[in-house]
Amino acid sequence: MKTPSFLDSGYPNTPAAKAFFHVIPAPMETTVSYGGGTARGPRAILEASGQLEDFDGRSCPGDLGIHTQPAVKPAAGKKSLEERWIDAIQKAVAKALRCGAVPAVLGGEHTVTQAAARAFQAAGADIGFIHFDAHADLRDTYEGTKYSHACVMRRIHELGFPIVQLGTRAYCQEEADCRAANRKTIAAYDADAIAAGKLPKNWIPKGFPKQVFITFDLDGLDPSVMPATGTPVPGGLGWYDAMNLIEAAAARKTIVGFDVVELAPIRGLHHPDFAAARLVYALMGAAARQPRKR
Ligand SMILES: [Mn+2]
Repeated sequence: MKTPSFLDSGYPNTPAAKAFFHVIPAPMETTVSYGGGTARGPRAILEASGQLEDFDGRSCPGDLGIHTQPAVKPAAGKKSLEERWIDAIQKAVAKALRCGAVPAVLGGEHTVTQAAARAFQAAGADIGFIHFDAHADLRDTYEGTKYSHACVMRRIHELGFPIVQLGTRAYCQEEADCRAANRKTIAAYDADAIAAGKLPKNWIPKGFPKQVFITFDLDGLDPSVMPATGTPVPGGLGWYDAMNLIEAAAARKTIVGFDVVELAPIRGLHHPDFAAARLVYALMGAAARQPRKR
């Protein structure tokens, strides 16, 4: 069966040049360390998206036009498989940016965000990353590679982008040290602090770029909401915690792109796939309702 485009039940695939959103299926799975299956994530999200309502409770974000690009495949060549994946995803995101669209990357492992960061950097964008995740992803290397999903925010920080981390609850000393050494450019609000109501009103630091990319690793959500990830950790964000944080970010910053990564579908259990699709549409809604120049 042909993979549908995002929400094609309500919005048949809009031509690339006319769409406000470019959905980019990025089924990269090369460095997964625990449970596998994230290569099947993008397709499961696209299939589940057919069950979404066009109206998200406030508006119809799809009215702005959604173009779903063909699923990314790693480029040919002599580079490592990880580099070839990153090159290909970067190209797809660059295409979205050339069209003046908001890229919505569907993972795939979290490494895909590194490709998006490179595309924004190549386009000269001044952006910050808002990072939902159970993990800090700030290791220098993991299991022998710098391209691991566990290193992706370290790589993005090295590119010069500031980061706010939300919902973190599993990280190592090296990552805590990395945060401590970079307090000006890495802000972090762990899941326990958020659960205790200790998130300050100004959780986006002063001086953070006006434009933001939201990278949403689905394991940031509690496993009761989102069991279908390779590395579930108890004590995560509730659905409305996440919604409120996204809306709060949208109220203060312009969302210029986002990704939803690490869905590892469980056969016979479709609520996580639908939750991921609904999250994608919620992020589209947050971006769609912002004032914008086109
Ligand atoms: Mn992650």
